[in-house]
Amino acid sequence: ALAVPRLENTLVEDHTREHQLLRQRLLQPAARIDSKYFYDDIGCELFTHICELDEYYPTRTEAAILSHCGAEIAAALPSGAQWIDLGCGDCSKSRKWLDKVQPSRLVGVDIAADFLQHSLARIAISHPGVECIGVVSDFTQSLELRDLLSEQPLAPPVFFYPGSSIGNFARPDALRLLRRIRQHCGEHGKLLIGVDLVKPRAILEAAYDDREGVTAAFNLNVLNVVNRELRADFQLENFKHDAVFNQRDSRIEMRLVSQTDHDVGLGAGSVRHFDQGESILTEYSHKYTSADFAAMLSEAGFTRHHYWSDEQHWFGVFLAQA
Ligand code: AVI
Repeated sequence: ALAVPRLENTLVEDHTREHQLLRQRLLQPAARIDSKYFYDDIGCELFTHICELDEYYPTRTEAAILSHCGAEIAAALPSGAQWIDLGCGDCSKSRKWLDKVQPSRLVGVDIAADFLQHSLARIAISHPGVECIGVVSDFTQSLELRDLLSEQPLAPPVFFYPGSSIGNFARPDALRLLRRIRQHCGEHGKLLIGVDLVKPRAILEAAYDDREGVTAAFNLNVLNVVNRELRADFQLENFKHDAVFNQRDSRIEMRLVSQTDHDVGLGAGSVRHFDQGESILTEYSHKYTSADFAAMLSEAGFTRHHYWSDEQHWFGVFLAQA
């Protein structure tokens, strides 16, 4: 019989609270929008397109490292593990590992329930030997897997967090997430994570401001999402995409810059005035040195790690363990 993937929903959706926070942050002197709002259907499509752009090197560089060094990485992973894909999306990245690693279980963690169920159902069909479980959760807020992992106490967890999404967290939040993963890892668990590295400014800034304007559209689309969520009335043509590398904090900062002096209704009777040149912060994308990130891993409680990179040292893949 075909196994239907089990789905656990730990997501506590409090739209009122989320909306209040979103509105509050837009009303503050330094306005900002949480990057999670990028990813509605259109935003996800634009992001897929970004990943295929010439200028956007992270996706293909990581894929090249993982395929080049795949055998070596797989040899360092325990077999029969519980493979936990953080932000699994369509599970296409995990799929490549299933035959190599032969996990007992695939735990896909993602925020979109329907999509998650479909993705896992497809894996369950192609890999009938792997138990597929979906966990609907916003793991950037909380990652609670203890009960699930303890169902298979002898199968060590392997956390798979590719794509350099760790870079989108402020450093303290990144450290908090790594600590949490470390707790779940226990003695024998591992973390396989992709991290984008520091490189010349021109390459970084081109990756976040491509010629075709896909990243600009991705950034501006967040205003459509906010309009829908809050019944706000942002006019996209009043804002311009901006992406600069902040050398001191070693991160790309994406903003939307107001092109005119104007008011924007934010719903619930709130109005925000924007001066010409005033901006909304929409994303950080931190770029680490390999030493920097290694230090962060040990601060999170991982005592050993392996490291793989490409020839140009543009991207790093770390395998960390207790
Ligand atoms: C998802 N994340 C790793 C991307 C990044 O590179 O920080 C998001 C992105 N923003 C603009 N382009 C891509």
